[in-house]
Amino acid sequence: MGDAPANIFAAVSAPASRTSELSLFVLAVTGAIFFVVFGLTIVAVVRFRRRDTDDGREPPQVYGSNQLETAWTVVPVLIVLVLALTTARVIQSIQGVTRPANAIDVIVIGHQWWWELRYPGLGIVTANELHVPVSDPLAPTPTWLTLLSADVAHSFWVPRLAGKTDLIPNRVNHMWIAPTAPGVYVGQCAEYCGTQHAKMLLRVYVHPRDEFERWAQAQRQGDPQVPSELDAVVAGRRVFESNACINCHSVAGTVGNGRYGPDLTHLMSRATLAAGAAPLSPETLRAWIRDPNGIKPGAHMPAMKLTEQQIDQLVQFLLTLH
Ligand code: HEC
Ligand SMILES: [Cu+2]
Repeated sequence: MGDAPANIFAAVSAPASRTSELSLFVLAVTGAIFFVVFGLTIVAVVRFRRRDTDDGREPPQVYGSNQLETAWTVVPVLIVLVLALTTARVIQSIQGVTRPANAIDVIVIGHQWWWELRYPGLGIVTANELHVPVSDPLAPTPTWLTLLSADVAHSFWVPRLAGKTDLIPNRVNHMWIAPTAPGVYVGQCAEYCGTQHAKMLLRVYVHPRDEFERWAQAQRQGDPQVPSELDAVVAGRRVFESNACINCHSVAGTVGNGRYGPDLTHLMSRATLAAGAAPLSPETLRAWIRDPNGIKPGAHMPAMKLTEQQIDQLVQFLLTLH
């Protein structure tokens, strides 16, 4: 279980580690109470059970004990007080933080059924795969998330990084993460949002700082390098630009500037297609364009009824979008 990808007890980031420490503390306290009460119950059942030698008379009856009553009122009150205060302190340490100046800002917009990710400070737009720098606990560089929705309620949940926060239409929510170990952490939408809710997956790539800078640099480079000698690529770009693709998708350097679907400028820098519905490969791209519903039934992208040749050309073009 220790290396399960979404293990809530294997936190690698501040909000998640604080909540999991708190839950372990609460579990320890309530577990201790359970064993004391259960143990005393067993002792009572065994020691005072009916025996053959019983003479049938009532045992001595005891009425009231101020000492006992005080003890079993004061002790639980103290326990509840400790649990309430520790919980309040953890909530304050997560929600009461003001955004440090060196935080990375990301706007996360939930769509049916994918994640739009915008880095306003860096001029990056991507989808479904969030890249962030690792945060040194001694000099934290957290990632500050602003959560919005384009349609219905969604919920952002990457168990090893933080608790859930909803993305609500017409409301701005915030959360932050400060992952301390590089790696890929998986999550998914945690609020039922329609037929493909289950395929609204999310990956967070945590990079060492220099690697993150390199990723950001590559994402900022706008125009895709279309090698003009490749006829299929040029033809594919023409198919893209002369079909409805451009109304829903942006590719920097082309006429495509739609925002209804994921930004495709750096499509090939992603590992998955359609919010984790399939791994990204020439074959899955071809299948996706031919019939998105075959991979993700109900997906809000129509099958465009292109010829096999057009699909081939389109895929050749998409494969250049690094
Ligand atoms: C009506 C709007 C619409 C049109 C037209 C459209 N798409 Fe899409 N496309 C979407 C939506 C919405 C998604 C996200 C679906 C999901 O993940 O649930 C998507 C996803 C994709 C993806 C996967 C992106 C990723 O990062 O996972 C690719 C590639 C893609 N479309 C290519 C195309 C191409 C090529 C065309 C034209 C032949 C096209 N789309 C036409 C709306 C559209
Ligand atoms: Cu959902």
